[in-house]
Amino acid sequence: MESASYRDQITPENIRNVCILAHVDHGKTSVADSLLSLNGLVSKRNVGSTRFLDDRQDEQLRGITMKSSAVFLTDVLTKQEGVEDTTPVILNLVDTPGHIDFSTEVTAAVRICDGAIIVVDVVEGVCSQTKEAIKQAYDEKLRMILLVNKIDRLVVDLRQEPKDMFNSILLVIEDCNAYLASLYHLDLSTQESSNEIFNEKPDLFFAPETGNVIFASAIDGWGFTLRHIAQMYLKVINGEDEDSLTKKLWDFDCFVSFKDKQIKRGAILMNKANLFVQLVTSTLHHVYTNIVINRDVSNIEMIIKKLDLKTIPSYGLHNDFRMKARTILEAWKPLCKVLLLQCYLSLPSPLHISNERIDYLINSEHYSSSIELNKHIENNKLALKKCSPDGPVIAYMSKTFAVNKNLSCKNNNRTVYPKPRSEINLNKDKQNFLKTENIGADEKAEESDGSKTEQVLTELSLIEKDDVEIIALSRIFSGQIRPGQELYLLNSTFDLIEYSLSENKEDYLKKCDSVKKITVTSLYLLLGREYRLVNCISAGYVCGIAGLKDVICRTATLCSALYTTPIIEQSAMEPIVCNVISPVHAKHLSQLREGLFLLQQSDSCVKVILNEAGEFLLLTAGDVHLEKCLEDLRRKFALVEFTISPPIYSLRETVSQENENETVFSSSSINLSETCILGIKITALPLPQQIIEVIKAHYALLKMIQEHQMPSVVDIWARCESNDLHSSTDKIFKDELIRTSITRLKLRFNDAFSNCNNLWNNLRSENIWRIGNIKNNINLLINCVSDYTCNIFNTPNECDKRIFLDNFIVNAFNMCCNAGPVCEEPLMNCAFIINTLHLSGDLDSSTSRRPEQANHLIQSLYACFREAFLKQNPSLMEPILATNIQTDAQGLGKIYSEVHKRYGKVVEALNLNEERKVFTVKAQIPAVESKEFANDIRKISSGGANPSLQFSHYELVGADPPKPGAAEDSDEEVDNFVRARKLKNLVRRRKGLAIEDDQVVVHAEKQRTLKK
Ligand SMILES: Nc1nc2c(ncn2[C@@H]2O[C@H](COP(=O)(O)OP(=O)(O)OP(=O)(O)O)[C@@H](O)[C@H]2O)c(=O)[nH]1
Ligand SMILES: [Mg+2]
Repeated sequence: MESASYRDQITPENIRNVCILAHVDHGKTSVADSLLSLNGLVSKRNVGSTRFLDDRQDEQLRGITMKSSAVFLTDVLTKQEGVEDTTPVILNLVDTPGHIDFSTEVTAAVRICDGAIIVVDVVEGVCSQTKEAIKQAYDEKLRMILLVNKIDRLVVDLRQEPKDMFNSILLVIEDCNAYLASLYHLDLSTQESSNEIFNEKPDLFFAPETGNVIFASAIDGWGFTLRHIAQMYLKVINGEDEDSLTKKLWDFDCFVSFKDKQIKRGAILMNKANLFVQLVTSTLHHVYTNIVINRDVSNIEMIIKKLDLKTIPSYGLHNDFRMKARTILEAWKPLCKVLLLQCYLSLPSPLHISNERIDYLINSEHYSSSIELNKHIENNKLALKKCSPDGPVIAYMSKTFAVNKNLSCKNNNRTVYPKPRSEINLNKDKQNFLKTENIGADEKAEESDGSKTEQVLTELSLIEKDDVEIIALSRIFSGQIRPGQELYLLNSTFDLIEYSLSENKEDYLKKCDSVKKITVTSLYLLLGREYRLVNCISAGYVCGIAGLKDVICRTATLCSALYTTPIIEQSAMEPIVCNVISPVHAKHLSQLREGLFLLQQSDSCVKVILNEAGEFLLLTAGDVHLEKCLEDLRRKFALVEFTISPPIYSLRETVSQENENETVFSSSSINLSETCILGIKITALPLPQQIIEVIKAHYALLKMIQEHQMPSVVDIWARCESNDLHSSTDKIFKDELIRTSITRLKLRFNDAFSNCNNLWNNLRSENIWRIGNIKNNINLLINCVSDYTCNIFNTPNECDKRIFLDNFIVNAFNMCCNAGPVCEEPLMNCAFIINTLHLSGDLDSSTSRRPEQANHLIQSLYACFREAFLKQNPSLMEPILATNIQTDAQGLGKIYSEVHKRYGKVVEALNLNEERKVFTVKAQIPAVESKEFANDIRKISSGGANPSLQFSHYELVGADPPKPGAAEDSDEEVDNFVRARKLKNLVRRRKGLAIEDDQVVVHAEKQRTLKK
C-alpha cells in the first residue's frame, strides 16, 4: 500500500484535474498516450498506436473508446520549460469516449475535473460532438484548452499549401469561438446564471496568443503554443520581446521582412503571407514535404539546424521516413511537455474553484430562501472553496465501474511513477521515493505496448465474478478519506430543506431512501489499466472509492456530516434502446439476474427493469453501447448463455385536435361520500409549441416552485415565517433574484398564451396548475374553473373546501401522464384543462382520509383524465434518430433511398467540396427502423461512411384510429396509419395488453389487385 508521503509534499496548488473531450476519432486517446509517455506508461515510439487507455478488447478491436478512464500522472516542470521555479505537478487525466452512445461517460468526466482539453481534428473541423463537448465543459464552468490536432494531415493527406493550412486552422478556432459565443449569448438572454463568467469574458474564448490553443499532431508527438514559436524566433527577429512577438504571431496584418529581420504591418493590404504562415505553417510544410512526401535525406540536417535543435535526434535509426520526421519534430516540441505546461498554466488548480462553480455545484439558488439553513450552506461553500484535507468530507461520485480485484496493485512492484530526472533538484525524501517507486518503469514502458497489452487484455477477459469489485470514480472536494471510514451517501433527490425541517431526524432518515450509510472498504489511485491501493486521499484528487456493496446509483455525494448540500446531478442521456434479455437455460435465471445487477452497478447508463410479464428489460444508449454491455455480461458479470430480443423503443402518446372551435370533454360525477358528489369536466388538448418552449426554458425554476407548493412544505414554511397560510409564491421566496425570475416567467407565459389561437389566448399564467413530472415529456394541467383559484404561483385559498382535492387531481394527472390509455406509454405535449370542479352536498371532513375512499377518488379522476385523452384524437409519437453521413456523388442516391426505405427523411445535403463532390447528408430516421442502418450504409459506401445515430426528438407517427376519410387519402397517410397501428400493437403485445385486430384493411381493393 502506498504511503502518502509524495502526495503530501504536493499541495493542491500543483494538482490539475483535466479531461480530454472531442468528437469521435479526433485523437483524444492518442493525446492521452502522449501524456502517459511522461511517466513511461507508453513508450514514445508507440504514442498514438498503443491507445493505452483503450484497455478493453472491444475498444482495441473497434478502435473507439467506450468508457472514461482516469490516470494519475506526476512530473516536474523546470525553468527551461517555462515555469518560474522547478515545480512538481500531479495531473489527474481523464480520457473520454467520443461516440454518442457513451456521452454519459463524458458527463461523468467533466464533473470531476477543473479543466478540459478540447481536441479537434483540423481536417474534419468542428463536428456535432465537438460542440456537445464544448457545451458540457461550458455548462460545468470548466476552463478549456483547444488542441488543434492532426495538423500533419493537412500536408501529408490533403497536400495543402502553408496559406491553406493556416485557413484550416483558423476555421477550427473560429468555429469553436462562434459556438462559445452562442452559448454565452444564450446565457445572457436567460440571465439565470450569475454574472461572474461574463466578467471573465476574455478567458472564455480560445485565443492562441494567450496560450490556450495548442497546435499539434498527437500521432507524431509534437505540439506548441504561439509562445513557443516566439521564444524560438526571438533571437533572429529584431526589436521584439517574447510577449510582443507572441501577439504578433496571431495578428494577421503582421509579416516579417527577411531583409532587415523586422516585423512590419500591411500584410493584408499587400496580400502577403502573414507571420503565422511565414513562421509556423511554412516550417511544418517544409518538414513534412521534404521528409515524408519527397523522402529527401539531404535536407534533414538543415531542417534540424533551422529548428534550433542542439542535439541531433536519432532520426537516422529509422528507415521509415515518417518516423524520421516524427523523431525530429518530437524532439523539437514534445507534445507531452507542452501539454503539461499549458495544463499547469492555463487551467485552474482545485484551490481555484470559482464561486460561480460552487454555486452551480450545490445549486445554491435552491436554498437561497432559507434563513435556517444559511449557516450550513455557507459552511459547505467554504469547505468547497478551501479544498482542505482538514475540512468536512465532501466528495462526488460521478460514475461507477467494475474492476478485476486482482488487477489492483497492492504492492509497489506493479506501479509506475515518474522517472527521477537528474537535473531536478528535488529534496532527498522525494528523490528516494521516486527511486523506490520507479522499479522497472523503463521495461514497463516497452512491455506495455506489445506483449503486455495482450496479457492485460486476457486477464480482463478471464475475470471471475467473485473478483469483480465496483469502484466509484470520485472527486474529493473537501476533507480526507481513509478506508474504514463511515460516510453518508446522498443521492441527488436528498432534500436538505426537508431534512432540516423534519421534527424527528432519526425517523426521517429511516424513511428517506435518498440517504445511505456506507463504509469505505478501499481507496485507489487510478492508473489507467491498474488501480493502486492507497491508505488516504485528500481534497483535490480524483480517485476510486470502493465500498458500494448493493448500492445502485448513477451519481452521489459522499459526506461526513448530514448538513451537507448534495452536489447536483448532471442531466445525462437516458437510455433509449430496450431489449428483452433472457437466459438460454431457465436454471441460469438467478445468475443472469445477479449479472444484470452488477452491470447496472457498474455502468450508469444502463437500466434494468423487470416488467409485469417477468422479463428483464435491458435499456442501453445505442447499438454500440448494447454490444459493450452484452460483452461485459458474457465475460464478467453473468458468465451464462443468454438471448436478446430485437430492440423495443419507448413511444410517447399525445393528442391532436380535430376541430379547433369545438371542445370535447369528459365529465364525471364521483361520490365522495353518501352526501357529497364531485362534478368534474376535463378537456385534453395538444399543447402549443410556444408554451412548450417557455416550460422547457424554465423547467428548473418551475420544478422548484412546484416543490415549494406541495402542501406539506408550504405548511412548514408558513409556520416558519408568520402563520400566513395564504402566501403566494412571491412571499415564499424571499430571494429577490428568484422573485424577479418568477415575475419574468409569468410574463413569458402570458405572452406565449396571447400568441396562441382560440381558447389559449384567454389563458394567463394564473391558470397553470401543474407541470407534468417527467422532464423531457412536457404536459400541463390547466385550471379553468372560474371560482377556484389554484395555480402553481399561489397556494390555494384554505377556506375553499375543494382544496383537499388538489393532491388527488395532481396525482391523477401525473398517473395519466406516466402511462397513457393507448398503450400505457408516457404522454407528451398534452394539456388537460379542468373546466368544472364542483362539490354538491355536504363534505364530511374525514372523507379523503379513508383509504378506500381516497383510492376510489383517485381512480375515478384517473379514469376521467384518460377518457378526456381518448376523446381528443389520440396519436403516437416515436423516437427519431439523426445522423450525418459523408459521401461522394455516387453514394448520394443510394443513401437517399436507404433513408426513405426506412421511413426517414434527408434534412439537408451539403456540398463540402465542389471539386471532389463530397457531400454531408443530414438525415433523420425513426429509431424503430434503425436496425442495421449503420452497417447498411457502410456497405453502400464500401466502408467509406460510418454514420453514428443520435437521438434527436419525438415525432408524430400518424393518427390512430385513422381520421374519417383516411382510406381515401394519400398512400403516405395510409402508411402512417398502418405503422402507428403496428407500433401500438407491438407495444401492447409486449406489455400483455389486449390487442385490436392486427389486420388492417385499408384500400381493400388495391390489396385484392395486388394478390392477383
Ligand atoms: N494523422 C494523424 N492521425 C492521428 C492523429 N491523432 C490521432 N490519429 C489517429 O486517429 C485515429 C483515432 O485516434 P484516437 O486517439 O483513438 O481517437 P479518439 O478521439 O480517442 O477516438 P474515440 O475515443 O473513439 O472517440 C487513430 O487511428 C489515430 O492513430 C494525428 O495527429 N495525426
Ligand atoms: Mg479514444
